[in-house]
Amino acid sequence: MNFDKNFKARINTAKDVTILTGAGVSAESGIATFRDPDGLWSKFNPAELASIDGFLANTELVWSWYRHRVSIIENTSPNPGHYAIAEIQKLIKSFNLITQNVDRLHQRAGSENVIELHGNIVNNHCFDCGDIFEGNTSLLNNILPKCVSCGGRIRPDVVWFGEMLPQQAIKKAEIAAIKADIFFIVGTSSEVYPAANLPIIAKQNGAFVVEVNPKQTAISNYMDYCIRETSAVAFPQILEFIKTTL
Ligand code: BV8
Ligand code: ZN
Repeated sequence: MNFDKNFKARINTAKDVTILTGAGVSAESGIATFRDPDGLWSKFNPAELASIDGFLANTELVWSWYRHRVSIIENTSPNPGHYAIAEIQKLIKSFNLITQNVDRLHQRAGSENVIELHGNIVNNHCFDCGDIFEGNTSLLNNILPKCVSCGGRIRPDVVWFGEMLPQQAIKKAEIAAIKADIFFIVGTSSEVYPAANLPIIAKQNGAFVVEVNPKQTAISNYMDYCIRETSAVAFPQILEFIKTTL
């Protein structure tokens, strides 16, 4: 890939790199995105499924949707994009990986200290007493998983629409955006807030902002550089270029 000369110059001098990812980074692992034509939201109404009201009103439907997603994730693997991002972390002294994804494929590819803005689909907790249930235990085999401590409703550890993001995660993400010399936005439509504010914060604080996405998005015109490639194609080549600068 023939990278833009400004990008190459910025990579050469960058001390601090942050990558923000969305569902697109897992697409080449076979996990559907949300808003692409064949995406998850094309079949379901997000407000109905990814919200507290939706969960309380359609608990069985929401659980069948999450069980479906868990079974897909359990049968997929990280792709070359995930692995290249994990390798880049080892080469850059000050590096942050922020993800909107709940599939934990970054962690399975070796990325460490991943900042999860929207929680994860691997763990669950009791909606009523807060007890934590690590991993997708056999509890999930029941149509309506019940808490063993209080008999309450168990829910996935994800952040639903209308719910605050984990305070520590969003704080760390904002600090990473402020400090970044280069801020990559990968595989996200940049339609969900407050995550979609992060590239803006990065640019306002002097970062060179790079979008890696085969399609145009809501913030493409605000980018310093757009790599119109999939992440599994682009990131192994970005990794190779970074190695030449060390
Ligand atoms: C909150 C649940 C306080 C987990 C999700 C302003 C400020 C704050 C909040 C808001 C605001 N305006 C509106 C709100 C409310 C709301 C919001 O943002 N609504 C949107 C729809 C307008 N935000 C919230 O409710 C957040 N909470 O702020 O609380 C509050 C509340 C209300 C009002 C004010 C304040 C909570 C947000 C989290 C919601 N949870 N999911 C789950 O079940 O998964 S969101 C869901 O969308 C996923 O988590 C996902 O991560 C996220 C973003 O989607 P993307 O990852 O971008 O995926 P998408 O399909 O959209 O795009 C994929 C992209 O990849 C495409 O561009 C495609 O071209 C590209 N692509 C495809 N293949 C590839 C590729 N790229 C690279 N390589 C490829 N191979
Ligand atoms: Zn309970």
